[in-house]
Amino acid sequence: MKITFIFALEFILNMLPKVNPLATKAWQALELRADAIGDKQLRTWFAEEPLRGESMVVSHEEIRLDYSKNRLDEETLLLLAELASACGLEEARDAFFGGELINETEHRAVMHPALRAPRDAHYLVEGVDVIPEVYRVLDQMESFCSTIHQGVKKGCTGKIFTDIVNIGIGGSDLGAVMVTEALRPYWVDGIQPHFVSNIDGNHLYQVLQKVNAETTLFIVSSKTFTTLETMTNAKSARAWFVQQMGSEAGVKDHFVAVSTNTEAVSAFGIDTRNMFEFWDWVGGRYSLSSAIGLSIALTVGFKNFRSLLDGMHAMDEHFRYAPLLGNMSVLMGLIGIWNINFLKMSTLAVLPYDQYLHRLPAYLQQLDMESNGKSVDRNGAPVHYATGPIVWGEAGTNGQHAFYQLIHQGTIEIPSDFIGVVKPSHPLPGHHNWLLANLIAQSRALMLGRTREEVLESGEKVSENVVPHKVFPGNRPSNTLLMKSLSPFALGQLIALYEHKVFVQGIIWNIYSFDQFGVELGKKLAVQIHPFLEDGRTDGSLDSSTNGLLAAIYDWK
Ligand code: G6Q
Repeated sequence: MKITFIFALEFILNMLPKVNPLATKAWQALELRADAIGDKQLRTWFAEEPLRGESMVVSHEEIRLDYSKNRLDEETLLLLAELASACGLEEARDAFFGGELINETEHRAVMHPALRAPRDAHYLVEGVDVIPEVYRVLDQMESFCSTIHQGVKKGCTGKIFTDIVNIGIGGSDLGAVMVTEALRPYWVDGIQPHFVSNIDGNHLYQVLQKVNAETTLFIVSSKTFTTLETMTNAKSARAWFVQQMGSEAGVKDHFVAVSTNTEAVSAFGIDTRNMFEFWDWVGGRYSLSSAIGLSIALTVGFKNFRSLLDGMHAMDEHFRYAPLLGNMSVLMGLIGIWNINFLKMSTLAVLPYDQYLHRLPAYLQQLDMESNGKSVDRNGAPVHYATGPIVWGEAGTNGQHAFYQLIHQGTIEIPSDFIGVVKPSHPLPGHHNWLLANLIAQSRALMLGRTREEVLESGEKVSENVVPHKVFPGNRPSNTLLMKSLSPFALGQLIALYEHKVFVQGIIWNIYSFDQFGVELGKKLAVQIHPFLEDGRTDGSLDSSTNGLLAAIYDWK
């Protein structure tokens, strides 16, 4: 019965369009549109449309997107929406929320919206409602958090837990790190989180030097429970713990697991009653709203974790139901396509004006680049258009004193996402208006630029040979996202907004956004090279650079 159902789903799936975007009329029309717009200046758009900054805005709950500082107009947006429809965006969105196996290369559904849906919702994966399972684990997480926070669950020597060490990497690390950093004002008193991801022993070592085994809880977070870095770190942490305590008896109290792999968790020596499950329909980089968020919930409290999930759900619903051009994720996806494919800009700067969002660029880097860094389409053919951009960034004002020079005056045009928070989460006077002033000023400067005449009329004493260096080309596109505050809810909205933006672009580019085969080759080669390092030998079958590097290492060891 189940097999028949899978075949039926695959049939529906194969009915989904896998359109080469280049072959659509909208793509051709957009190319013409880009030619027609040419180098028309953003300052001209603003002069011609005095209400541009009010009309090119979409708000949802605690987040507001101003996309007016992009080099496009209503007609361009309509064509972009036409492109999205021609590429089957609406059908793909329905298939996604319908639990179809849209991650075809891994034969999986992609159902992270179910992780943050309300208890009475119904989300089907292969015809089965997954909500009861989702809530079984959420309830387990909630009760675990409360036993830790109330000091009911104690370490093996009867002391309450004070430190949490999440051991995981990639999707089992970046989201949790980013969110716990972002929600610092919500940290539960007496709990200090730590994150260990790198196989470089320095990462684990510096954490172990800070914590006391008697009061530390280790969370081994790994979907597969086979990842080299995580398993190496987990084994070392376990060995350290046993050595500190003088016996293995306490391991069961101090190690818990988040995984889909019950057998491997058990084989590691973790009692599966201390395992928090998630499922293969949750992709690693889309997993912070699953049990992978246990370190978040323990750090900020389950209530705040729930609020984060509620914000994500609010954005899921907005993405699912809002019309294309009133839909924040769709708009950001379409604007990205316009910048990348038609204005030929291949990068995106993420510039949060909030210190607590300092790990957002790293998180979005994985979300976007691992999802859409692809060059083969869903029909298995090479693509002949640009796909995922290079995503990078830094907390805003720090970036201003580092790389903004290139954004303003370099030869590469870089679209930017400015992210600001209206209500500060600190009480210090004299800071926040400056922060916001900088946020607004930078996107305005990128938009306006500064002409030669303006330099000359500025009253500054500038010698003639320096004048050209003081000119800013302007016309550099940006989005500005304003969040009401950096609350768990608003942060949840922001995360889901970007998740769905990436989805939109993947569909239009006709690529599979939910696999990541590009990370495998290097891992395989590391497995080949490791024995050489262990044995201290080189080999004629290796290339000369590899042999040279090995020899140099032996020399210096
Ligand atoms: C994310 C990727 C990848 C993954 C890590 C960790 O989408 O799949 O970053 O999250 O490789 O994998 P495990 O959770 O299986 O250890």
